[in-house]
Amino acid sequence: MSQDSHCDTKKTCKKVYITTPIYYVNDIAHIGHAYTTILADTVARYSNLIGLDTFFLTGTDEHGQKIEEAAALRGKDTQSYADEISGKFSTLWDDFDITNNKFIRTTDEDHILSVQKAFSKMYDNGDIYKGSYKGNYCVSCETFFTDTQLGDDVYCPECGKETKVVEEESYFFKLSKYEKQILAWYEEKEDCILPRNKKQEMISFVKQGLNDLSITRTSFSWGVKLPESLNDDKHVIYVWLDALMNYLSALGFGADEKDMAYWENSVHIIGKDILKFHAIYWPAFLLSLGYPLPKHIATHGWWTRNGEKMSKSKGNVVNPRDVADAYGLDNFRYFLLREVPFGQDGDFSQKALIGRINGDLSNGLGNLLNRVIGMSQKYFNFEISSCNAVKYHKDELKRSYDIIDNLEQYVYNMQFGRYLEDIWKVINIANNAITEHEPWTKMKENKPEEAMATVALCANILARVAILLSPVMPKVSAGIAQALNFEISPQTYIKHIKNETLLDTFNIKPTEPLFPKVEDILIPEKVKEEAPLSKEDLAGLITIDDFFKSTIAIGTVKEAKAVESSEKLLLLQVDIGENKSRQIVAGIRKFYSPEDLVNTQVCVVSNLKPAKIMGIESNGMILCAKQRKKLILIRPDKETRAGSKIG
Ligand code: ME8
Repeated sequence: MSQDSHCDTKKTCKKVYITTPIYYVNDIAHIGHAYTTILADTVARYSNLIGLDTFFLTGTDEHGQKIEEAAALRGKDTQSYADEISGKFSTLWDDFDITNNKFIRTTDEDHILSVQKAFSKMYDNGDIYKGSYKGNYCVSCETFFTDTQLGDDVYCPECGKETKVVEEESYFFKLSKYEKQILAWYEEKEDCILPRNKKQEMISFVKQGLNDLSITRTSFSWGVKLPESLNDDKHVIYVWLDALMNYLSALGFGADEKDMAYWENSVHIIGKDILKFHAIYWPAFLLSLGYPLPKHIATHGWWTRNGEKMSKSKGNVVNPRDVADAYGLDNFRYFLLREVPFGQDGDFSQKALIGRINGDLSNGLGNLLNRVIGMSQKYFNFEISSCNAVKYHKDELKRSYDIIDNLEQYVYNMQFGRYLEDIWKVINIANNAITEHEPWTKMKENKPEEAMATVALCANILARVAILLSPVMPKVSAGIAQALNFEISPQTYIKHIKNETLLDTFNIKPTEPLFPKVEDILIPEKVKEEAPLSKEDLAGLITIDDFFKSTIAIGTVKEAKAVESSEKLLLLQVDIGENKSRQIVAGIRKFYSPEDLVNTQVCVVSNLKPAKIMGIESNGMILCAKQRKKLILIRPDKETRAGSKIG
């Protein structure tokens, strides 16, 4: 994107499409989600300011096993649960004045139709075929891992949670077919992935060779069904195909395509955890659909807490609403963008936040504003003219423009830290001019023209700063503009930033203090009451009542046989006393043969909801100890009556 992209009417404007990831509805938003959204909002606001025709999209990702499980855990119907959490995201963004043009949900009817149309198109052009898949699946990441990726372990290399072996019929996408085209794209488009150093990781990954991608699931049903033409309703579409398609369906893919022109200049802002999906899978899907690839995939780092990843089980989650309420939304936005260089991880500390507010904002910018208001009142009854600013302050004006002219590149490289750092250099030019030229001395020496010139220089610098800061701190910037009696708009951007026009004679208006210092009000690090607790949160912290929700009993295995077509599963009929039995599918075939089990005793969780495993109903679970990848049955140490409760 270049600086000459301004235009007079929306119709002829260059278009830009800014997106955030769509957030899972298995939990409410935390500071990491707020960071991505605020970054994207800043780019969108900036794009609007410089006159680009901007489409900004955010939304929620609502399908998949993870969401189904989260709803079940809370005893809620999946759709109502998704509605509730999606609503919380949407309300939070409204309360945060996020300027998205659309909030998409993957459960929206038109999105579902788009996904099905995309699937049909890929199928018709020969990029999808049917096969079967066996692998280690991480429900949390909705991703398969090979044995090599797991090593001698069962835990997900991405999130550390336990993977499950899943074996099922699946449709596959020919990812391998697009290897060369993806590598060529990385090479041709230098800044397709930002920061640029992130690209190397993707190149290495693709060069290792891409396996075809399993893009349907049969083990759960909460997802988009296959297109009717395939007449195969066992399958739902893989959440990542469903989710990534949001970027096109929001523009009308497969329907009216009415906003598709925005696609030509698309910027995806994402966290580093989901780069692979955006920089490998998504381009391959787009190539298959015949669409141009994204302009930029901008990848930010993680916010941590005292060096650790935030998670509710650790009790170190920072709720963005609490921070904004305690310290002010604009201050919070400034801190997020200023504190950490784009692409790097950052530790969220309230001490650092307070330091930025009291230092950069209050002492730096706030002080300049107060001095301009104070001197204009004291010496000039609030009426200032810029007519002598150039005469006395040519050098300061030139230095400030040299910095300002260079700022736009930082925005589209997401380097807001440097963008803000440079704005503060401009603020310092003004603050230093006051110290150096001492308008109060000039007044004493009866040189009001010179004193007025210095105040006008500072007011003009403040005006430019307010315009340039408005995408980051919209409310505070509007307050500065109001004090200087002008409005921030694409027109004033052109006038004062592009054309370098000075303010005319103007009346300064005193304002309420815009940058009060903040006390050390540390907000509690806690899980808000409204936050639904996840399974992981509860791990290790259950009550005795929670424990007794499971009925665990001694069972005697009456029959055992292998499940055909599975190397891991056995089908057991287990007597659990009182003339009751349970059919259980257990993944222990590698460690026990059916003969080892018949007429032996095991421990059974007997009140689990029925589940289908490889299409066979399972009504319980057998308890095992896990030693690395090995499973060892837990059994009573002497024969015990079937049905005896454990606890
Ligand atoms: O991955 N620090 O959704 P998600 C910084 N639905 N950013 C963070 C963060 C942290 N600690 N935690 C989360 C998904 N994020 C998929 C995306 S897109 C087609 C589908 C941010 O709810 C970061 O941007 O897990 C990350 O990529 C996003 O939240 C993922 O949110």
